[in-house]
Amino acid sequence: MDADLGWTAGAGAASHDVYFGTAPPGIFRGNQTGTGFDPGTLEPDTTYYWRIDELNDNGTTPGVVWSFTTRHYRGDLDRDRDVDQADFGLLQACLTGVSVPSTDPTCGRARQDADSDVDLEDVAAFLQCLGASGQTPDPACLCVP
Ligand SMILES: [Ca+2]
Ligand SMILES: [Ca+2]
Repeated sequence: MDADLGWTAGAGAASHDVYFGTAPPGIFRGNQTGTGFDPGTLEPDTTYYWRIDELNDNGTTPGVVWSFTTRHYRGDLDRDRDVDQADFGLLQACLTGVSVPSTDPTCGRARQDADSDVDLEDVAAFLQCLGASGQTPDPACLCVP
């Protein structure tokens, strides 16, 4: 996954300290005059934090911490970045049947399609992404968090 960060410079800012990482506020990545930052390749299913501090002759004005979460693999119920038999077991434990809404908060990722039940349609969608343990799923299995 690739993404670039951008921001609008604060009034009077001469340069920017960039913080970016997987824990707030992020790791210091350097001082720059530009208002864009390329963090490189991002991991799936990961929350990233970033903060921009504005610098000028009067000192440093810390920014607020922003965050975003990258897409996860549809069917990765245990959040270990594969879709394997362990995930299938969790999916089966979440089955509700046709048109029966899934209300278990731990079953959010078992709902593979747009409706709220966990039925054989969800199993069919899951099986499209099922692979071996530790195997990176097909990028087509990435979905919006
Ligand atoms: Ca998994
Ligand atoms: Ca469903």
